[in-house]
Amino acid sequence: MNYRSDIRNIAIIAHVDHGKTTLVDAMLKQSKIFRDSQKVGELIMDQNALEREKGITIMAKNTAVIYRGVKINIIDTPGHADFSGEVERVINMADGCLLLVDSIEGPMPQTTFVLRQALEKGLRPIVVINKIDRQNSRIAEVLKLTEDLFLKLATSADQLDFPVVYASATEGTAVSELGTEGKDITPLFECILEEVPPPQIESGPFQMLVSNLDYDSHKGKIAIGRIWRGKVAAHDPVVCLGVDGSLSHYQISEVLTYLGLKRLEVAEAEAGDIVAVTGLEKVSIGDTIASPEQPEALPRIEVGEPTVEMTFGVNTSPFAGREGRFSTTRQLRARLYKELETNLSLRVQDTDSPDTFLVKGRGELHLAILIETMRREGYEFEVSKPEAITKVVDGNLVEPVEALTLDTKEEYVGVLTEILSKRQAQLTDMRNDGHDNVHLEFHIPTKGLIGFRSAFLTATRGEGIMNTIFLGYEAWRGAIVSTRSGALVASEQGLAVTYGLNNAQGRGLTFIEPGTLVYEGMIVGMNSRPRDIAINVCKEKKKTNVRSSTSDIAIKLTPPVQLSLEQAIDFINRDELVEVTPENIRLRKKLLTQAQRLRDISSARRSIKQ
Ligand SMILES: Nc1nc2c(ncn2[C@@H]2O[C@H](COP(=O)(O)OP(=O)(O)OP(=O)(O)O)[C@@H](O)[C@H]2O)c(=O)[nH]1
Ligand SMILES: [Mg+2]
Repeated sequence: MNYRSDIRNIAIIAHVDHGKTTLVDAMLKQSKIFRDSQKVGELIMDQNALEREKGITIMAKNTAVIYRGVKINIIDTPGHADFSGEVERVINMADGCLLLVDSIEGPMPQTTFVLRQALEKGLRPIVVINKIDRQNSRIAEVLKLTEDLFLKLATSADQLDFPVVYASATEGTAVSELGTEGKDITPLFECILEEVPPPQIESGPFQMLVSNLDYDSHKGKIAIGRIWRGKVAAHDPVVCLGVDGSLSHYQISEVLTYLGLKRLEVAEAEAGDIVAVTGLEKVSIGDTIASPEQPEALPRIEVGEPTVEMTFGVNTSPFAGREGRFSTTRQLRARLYKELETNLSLRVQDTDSPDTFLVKGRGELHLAILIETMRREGYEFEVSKPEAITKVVDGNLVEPVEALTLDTKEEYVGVLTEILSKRQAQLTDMRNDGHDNVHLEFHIPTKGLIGFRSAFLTATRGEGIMNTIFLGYEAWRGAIVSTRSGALVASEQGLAVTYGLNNAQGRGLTFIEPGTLVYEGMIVGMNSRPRDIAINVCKEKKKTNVRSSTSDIAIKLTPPVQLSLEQAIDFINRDELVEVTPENIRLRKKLLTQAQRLRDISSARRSIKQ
C-alpha cells in the first residue's frame, strides 16, 4: 500500500446548527482561495435556495482548500436527523472527520448518530469544541460528555485517543490549548495534516465509487466520488457497474477536481483524490466506475431505511391545472422517480391508483423539502398525511420508534407530558439544571411524533428545542386517536369575504384572508370543537335599507393563522389532503361535498356495527 501525502480527505459532522458550514467558511476564507476584494458572504456552501432560506444544510457537498501544499478535500454534511442519509452517503469518501460539538449544548442526539457512523467506517476523529466565544460556554463539561460518548461508541481503543481543537467558527479562530488566544484557523489545519491519515492508494486499473451526482446543462450528468485505485484521464474508456450487476461502456469526457467553490478541469487524477467526472449518461449513486481492464464493483453505499411515508397524487382539486406548469400523472411520476437518483434514503412506489404514488422518507422534513423543491420547479400535486412505516417481522406487526429529547423550561413539563402520553411516549430521563431548565428524554413511536413539532412549539411558546433519533423497530402499540379539533370547511366555491370569515371566526381560527378563492371542501380554519363544520365564507351581509347604528361598523377580523407547508402537512388528518401548487398551499377534505362526507361517516359506522 502507498500513501498520498499531498492529500487529506475529511468529513465535517455534527448535530444540527453546531457550526459545520460556518467552520467551512473560515477554512475557505483563510486558505486564500478568494481574492481579497471578492465578497463571498456567509454559509458559502449552503448555496441551494431552500438551504439559504432555512439556514440549514440539506445536501452534503464537497469543497477543497490547499494548506501548506496539501490539498484538503472537505465534505460538509447536514446535521438534521431527516437528512442523515446524506451523511451515510458521503462519509466513505473521507479518512478523517471533524466532529463539531457546541460548547454550550454539548453532544446531542445527532452527534451520537454521526459519530457512530464515522467510527464504524474507521475514520480518524478530531473533536472540535465550537462556539467557544459564546457566553456561558461550558467547555470542560462538554469535553467530558464527548469523552463519555466516545467510550460508548468506540470500536477500538485507539479511537479513544482523539485530538481536541477549540474553535470559534464565526470569528475564524482555533486553538489547541485552552487559555491561549486564537488568531486564526491554522491550529485546525495543522491538526488535520498531522492527525488525519493521508489516503491509502492501490495501484492498478482505475476504480471509483460514485457518492454524489450533479447535473450541468452543458456537461450532462456529473459523477462525484473518490478514486480508490489507479488513475483516470479525459477520454479514457470506462465501464459503469450498476445496481443489478449491469455493465455499461462509456468514455470519460472531463475530469474535474475541487478547489474552493470551483471545479477545475485537470488532465488526470489519481487514487486518493475526490473527483467529478462527466461523460456517463446513465450513472447512479453507489455505482462503481472502473477501467474495462478490471471491472470490479466496490461495495454499494448503504443508507438507513425510511420511516415515514405519504402519498403524492395528481391534483384533483377544482382548481387543478390553473397554477402549475407540470400537473399530469406522467410528469409527476417522472419527477419522483428522478429524485431517487440523488436522494438515497427516499423510496417511491406506484400504488393501485395510477394517479397516486407512495413516497417514503426519513422524516417529515425530508418529505417536506422534496415537496417544496418540486413546487418551486412548477409542479402541482396533492399530498396526504405522513404516516409511520410499519412492517411485519416474523408474523408480528412492528413500527419505528425514536428517542425524543426536549430542552425547555420547567413550567411546560406538565403540559408536554400530557400531550406526549396521548402519543404513546414513555419518559426515560429527566434532568433539571436548578435554573428552571429541564431536559427530557422519551421513547416514542414515530407515528406519535407526526404533528408533534407544531404542538411542541405552541405548548412551549417557542421556548424549547426538540430532537429525535431513530432507535429501531418495536412491536406495534396500537393506533393513536387524533386529538386535533375539527376543521372549518368551505361549503361553497367563491371569494371569501370579511363577513363570511367573521362568522367562521365565531367558531374558531381561520387560515385565509378575505379575497382568497375557495372551493367547496377546502379547509379554511380550525373549529374550536372536535367536529368538522361546513361554513359559507363567501357569504355577504344582507343589504337592507334600514341603517342601524351598530351593524355598519366595519368588522375587524383577527389576522388568519397562515400555515407553512410543514405546518400544513402536520395539521391534516387522514381524510384530508394538502394541495400544493407553485402559488398556493391549500388544505382540503378528501371528499369535497358535505353529502359525500356524511355518506362516508354513516357507511363507516355501519361497517363498525357489523
Ligand atoms: N457564537 C457563535 N456562533 C456560531 C459559531 N459557529 C456557528 N455559529 C452560528 O450557529 C448557527 C449555525 O451555524 P451553521 O454553520 O449553519 O451550522 P451547521 O452545523 O452547518 O448546521 P446544519 O448544516 O443545518 O446542521 C449560525 O447562526 C452560526 O452563525 C461560533 O463559533 N460562535
Ligand atoms: Mg451546515
